This record gives sequence, structure tokens and C-alpha cells, in this order.
Amino acid sequence: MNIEIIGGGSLGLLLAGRLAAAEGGGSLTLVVRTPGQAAAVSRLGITVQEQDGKHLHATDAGCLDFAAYSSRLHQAGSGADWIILALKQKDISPQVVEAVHRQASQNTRLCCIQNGMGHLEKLRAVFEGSRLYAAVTTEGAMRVSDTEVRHTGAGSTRVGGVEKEELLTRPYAESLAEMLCRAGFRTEVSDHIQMDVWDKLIMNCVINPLTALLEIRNGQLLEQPRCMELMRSLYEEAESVAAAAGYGRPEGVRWGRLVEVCRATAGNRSSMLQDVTAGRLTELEWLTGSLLREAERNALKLPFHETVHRLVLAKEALRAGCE
Ligand code: KPL
Repeated sequence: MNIEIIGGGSLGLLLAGRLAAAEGGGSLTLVVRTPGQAAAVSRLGITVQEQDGKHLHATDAGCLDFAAYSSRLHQAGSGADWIILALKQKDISPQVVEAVHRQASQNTRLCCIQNGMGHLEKLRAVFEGSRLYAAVTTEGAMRVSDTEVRHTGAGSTRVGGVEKEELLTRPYAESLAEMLCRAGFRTEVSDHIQMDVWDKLIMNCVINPLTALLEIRNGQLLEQPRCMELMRSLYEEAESVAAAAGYGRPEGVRWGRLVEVCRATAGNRSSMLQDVTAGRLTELEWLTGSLLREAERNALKLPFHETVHRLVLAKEALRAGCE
């Protein structure tokens, strides 16, 4: 299997390190933003610090910077079997969409692993729907350096075709899931990936802003009744939007999973807390922002999410040193 992973952040490094160490017989190329990171990965390989303290060292991954990747010439039909887009939403620029389009062959399938909403629409504009897949993951990872990543929370991953053509897409989703399982990721195929995207959106709209605002780890949300009350209010509002959009779940199902994920990733600093602390732009607009836009389309008001949205924006501005 020939695989290209776009994104040298925490998830990209984790996937590339584990897949390169597990896959025999294929090729794996990691595509990163800067030439400096590409040179470091080519020289040193990728190191994954596993949760049990062991280090996995993968030296078989090829690495290109984005400019080299997007201008690469290859013979027609020789594209990768899979391109895995492991970038954050904010980094899926028109140039990235164009490069992925140009580098894919007729047999290439694209799998997007993003939090939030909006990216699939962008990619659908250039990528035939039956070759477009989404993955939803709760794996936790933290980038330590250009070549090193720490696996901070063992989660689970679901993959599935974006179009409702299961007969066509399921075998490919199954082979992707098998490949991820061989690399140590607990993965299942989903025939309702859009529903899973909503599950993850709700989870991220509850956990991420609260942990970023309160500057606490995921598990601490469960320790304080006042935090649980806030979580519950955010969850209820979000569930009402999902129901209005046709993606509701029976009462309590998503709440149960939310609590479960907080427990399973108790020691994690959420991605939004990591971004806010590092002074980076957060994924707020693709998470709470998408939820608020969907609520507006359905004439719903979400006072808790609106407040949280404004508070995170203020926190981002303060951290960035603006007014
Ligand atoms: O996806 C996550 C994130 O941090 O973005 C969760 C599930 C909240 C784990 O930290």
C-alpha cells in the first residue's frame, strides 16, 4: 500500500511513525510544512513515545515539504493508494486542496481526519465523492519536536465513505481500518460516518472550549459539579442542533460517551488548550463556530455556546497580545 500523510503535527507524526513501523512492502511519505522539518525527518526518522514508556523509532518514512510535494511530477496513474489529510481545519488552504487534487490519481482515495465541519465540502469540490472518506478519532497526541511525538491517550477511530454508497466504499474503508489496526489504532468501519462526525463535533464543542477556558485537563471536568453542569448545558444545546439537522441520537447516548472520553483521556490537555497555551489560533471557528452556524440555519439559539465562543475569542486575543 502506498500512503501519503499530509501534516507534520501531532496526529500526522503519530500516524506516520506507527504506520511506517508497521507496514511492510509499501511506501509511506509524510508531507510537512517546512523544509527544516522535512530535512529533520529524513535524517532522524520519526520517534513515537508510547504510553507504556517505550519508544518506537521509524526510519522508513519518506518526507517532503509541502512545496516539493505540490510541484512533484509523477507518471499518470502512479498516485498513492491513500492520501490521509491530517491537517487542522485552519490549515486546509486552497493550495492544499489543489495539491491533493493534483497529486491524486484515479485510484487514490482521500481520508480526512479533522475535527469539526466544513472541510469535506471544500474537498468534495475537487474530489469525486466515492473516493472521499472521513475518519473520526479520539487518539490523543502531543508533538514534542519536528521528529518526535508523544501518544498521550489511547482512543478509537472510525472510518467510512462520505457518500452513501456502502457497497462501493466499504471494502476500501475496511482495508484502511485494517491498516490502522495493524499500526496499533483501535479502528472500526462506519457506514454512518456523518453521524460520527456529529458525535465528535459535540464532544469537541463541549470539552475543548471548557478545558481551554478553565486551563484544566480533560479528566478535571468530571471532578467539579459546576464543571459538569456547564458540560451538560453545552451538550444539551449541541444535541438539539444535531437533532434539527437530522443527526440526533437518543437521549443520553452522546452524554455517556462524553463522560467516557473525559475519563479515557483524563490526563490529556485538549487540542484547544494546547493551541491557546501556545498562542496559536484555535479550531474554535470549525467547532463551536460550525455549531452556531448550523443552529442559525435551524433558527435555534444557543446561549451557552455563544458565551463560550466569545470567551475563547477573547482569550485568543489576549494571548496574541491584541485588544
Ligand atoms: O479530540 C480531542 C481534542 O483534544 O481535540 C479530545 C477528544 C477532546 C481529546 O483531548
